[in-house]
Amino acid sequence: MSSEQSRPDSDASVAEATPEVKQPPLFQVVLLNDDYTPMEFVVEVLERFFGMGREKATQVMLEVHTRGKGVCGVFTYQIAETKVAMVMDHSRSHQHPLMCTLEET
Ligand code: TYC
Repeated sequence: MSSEQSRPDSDASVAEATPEVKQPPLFQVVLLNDDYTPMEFVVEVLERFFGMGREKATQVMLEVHTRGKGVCGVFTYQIAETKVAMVMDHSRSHQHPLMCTLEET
């Protein structure tokens, strides 16, 4: 018997194999509004930690300001967690109450 005949998946009609590599879960880094953090500081945070240009950073800041929260970016857990910690450290070191959290997508 040839090996081709004996292999169960040698028939072109069988279902495709499931992917061997699963995608990791993703997390949104979410910025929350407050009444005290200056708008300019939030824009600078979005530029510094999320690589946004001034226009995009201003747009996201205004969305947070008007709707209560907004997404800064989507990352794997470790990167998202690190971004949250960096934003919180930076805000606290400037005595601002800015809040940043994670949400699984
Ligand atoms: N609401 C703040 C103000 O009026 C601005 C602000 C925007 C604060 C976004 C936090 O995540 C925030 N100064």
